[in-house]
Amino acid sequence: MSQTDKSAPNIESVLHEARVFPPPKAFARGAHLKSLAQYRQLYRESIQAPERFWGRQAKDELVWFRPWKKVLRWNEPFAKWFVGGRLNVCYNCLDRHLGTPTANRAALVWEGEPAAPGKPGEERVLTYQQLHREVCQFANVLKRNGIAKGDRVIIYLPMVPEAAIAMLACARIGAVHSVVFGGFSAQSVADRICDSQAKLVITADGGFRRGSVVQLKKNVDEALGLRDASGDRLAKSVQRVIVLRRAGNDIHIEEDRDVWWHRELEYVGAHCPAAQLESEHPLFILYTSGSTGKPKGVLHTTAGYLLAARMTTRYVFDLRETDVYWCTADVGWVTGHSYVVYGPLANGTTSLMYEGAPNFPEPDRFWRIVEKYGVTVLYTAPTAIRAFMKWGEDWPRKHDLSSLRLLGTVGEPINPEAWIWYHRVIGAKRCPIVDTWWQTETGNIMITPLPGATPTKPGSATLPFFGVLPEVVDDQGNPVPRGTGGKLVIRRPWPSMLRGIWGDPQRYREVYWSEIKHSYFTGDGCRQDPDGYFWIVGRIDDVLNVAGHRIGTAEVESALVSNSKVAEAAVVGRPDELKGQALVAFVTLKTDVHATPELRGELRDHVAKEIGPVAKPDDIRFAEALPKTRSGKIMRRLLKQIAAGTEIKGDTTTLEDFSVLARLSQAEE
Ligand code: 7RM
Repeated sequence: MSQTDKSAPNIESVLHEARVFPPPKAFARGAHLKSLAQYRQLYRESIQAPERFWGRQAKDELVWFRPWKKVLRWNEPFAKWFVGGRLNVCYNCLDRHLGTPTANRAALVWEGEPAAPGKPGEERVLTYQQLHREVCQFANVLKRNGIAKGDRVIIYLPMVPEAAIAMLACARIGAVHSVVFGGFSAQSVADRICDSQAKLVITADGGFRRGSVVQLKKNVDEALGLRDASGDRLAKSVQRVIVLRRAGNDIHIEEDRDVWWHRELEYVGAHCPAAQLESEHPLFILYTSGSTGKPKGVLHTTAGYLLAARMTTRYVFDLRETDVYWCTADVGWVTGHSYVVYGPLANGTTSLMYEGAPNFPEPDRFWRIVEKYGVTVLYTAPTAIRAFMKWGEDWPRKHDLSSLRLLGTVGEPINPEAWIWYHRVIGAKRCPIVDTWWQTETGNIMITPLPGATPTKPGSATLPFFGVLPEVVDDQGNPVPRGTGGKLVIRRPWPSMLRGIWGDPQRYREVYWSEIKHSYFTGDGCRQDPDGYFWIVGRIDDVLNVAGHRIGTAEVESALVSNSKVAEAAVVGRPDELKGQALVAFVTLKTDVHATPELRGELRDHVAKEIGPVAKPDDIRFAEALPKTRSGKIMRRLLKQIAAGTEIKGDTTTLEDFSVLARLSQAEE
């Protein structure tokens, strides 16, 4: 589908694509893997003898309270890994480092958002020893507030160390966390509470974003009051709210329900044994957008997820003892789970957390931080890189970036021009780039170069990680010849695969395991080049990728039609130079409602309120009617072409007239 929708690549892209960057010799010398042959040998084993391979890795990499009996029990589409084993993720991230030299190493280095230009942000460093203590204390706070093994906890916090502390504390006692990104609305919080039946919400009075305060607690208050169509409170499962003092803004405190984080700490000790959990004990639920309906609660469990988080972080980022590793993602996304918190900590690495935006107060914010802390590994999104390109080379040039040795990208396809810029300007042509493909559902990185071993090509995520068997297939599931586009599927279960959709096994089967027989369907289009390298084209379902954020068109459409002035809405993606894709909404209005520029703003705000600012349409276009097929289906392909092709009209009240187009297209049918 979308392969044909994409405009043809320009000649410059094609030339860049043909370039191959071998792993720099100096880099390969100290790397975990030193040659492509070494990678291929390990990869071959991981595919030919997966149970032997994973069994060995699990033994070497993790600390177990009790060994497993069986590596994999596969009852398609349900997997159980390391059956019978017991362990604890928090123990593997913290306790295992105590009594080793890592205990006194910085686990988290945190930089808060700066108040103004020239003013440094607040900063905090927690060693493994200190983080362990804080996590144990907070785990005791959770228990004190009625949380036990298996209970669900919503975490709705800014990017502060307490977000990681809260996640680890849940993992320590076997509570299941569900982190909600701070950019989501009260309605989204309520929906997630309702779906997960969470007992507790952990939030902050507010968070800082570009100099203003995000009213997190206020959103929680609102979420807890929202009702569904039959008048039932959506979030009635919540018994307690723990509030972190962060922004110092005035908030409402509900007696008997809300407690302050810092006050709670006064009642607890620092001793809290890590629960001995089954390998398949739920670790977290993370909601993500799909092509239909409300976001799905993607479920990840203990052992397989942890093993893959630890291994991918070490191999892909080629971790070394001296690293200061910085993944710029928010913990509200899966990248923050696996590559800010669990992966780096499981390896005893120093993980940097930054609260603010890349361009506040000035566009050199990232480069200032790299210089200040001597960041060695930087992992960010293509959309950020394209913004840096636009802001110009002078900003990074003002800083000493010589500590960097490896760069990574994730979240969307990176265009070769952005890759080359990142390589030249940020990496001084010295740092390898790892373009890592994966999803919320896959839990960890799936297709990626391994620096030191894999020659890279700008725009390609290159080759699969150990144990991952991806294939590009046609609609029947047959592999397509190299060079041909098709659907990207994964043929085998892997340790960190999602275990299901929370509370909906049927939907899990339908969404991921029905499109192509006996395969996990990723939703992405892809092609393999003659060297077997994977080139991800992007989503082929109705999921958009806007600035690296996953947004379901159906969700935005239902948010729009929930406004009383809207009759119908269709949302499509339009290629955007900076964000990868932009959201375009075609809207028809109820009788007697007039299309005005004000209404456009009103509808954008309405979507922000319903879902969150991340889902605000970039462009709203009013139409008399939406083009439909005779069977009544909205002609999305047509709308995509229109959205991509036409300039935004100066006259904001113009109504599109699709009647002619629709008739033409029907004639073609
Ligand atoms: C980690 C994350 C998943 C979707 C996925 C793709 C796209 C992610 C890449 C990429 C091309 C990449 N999880 N995607 N990484 N496309 N190259 N390196 O982003 O669940 O939020 O999104 O993102 O379409 O299906 S996610």
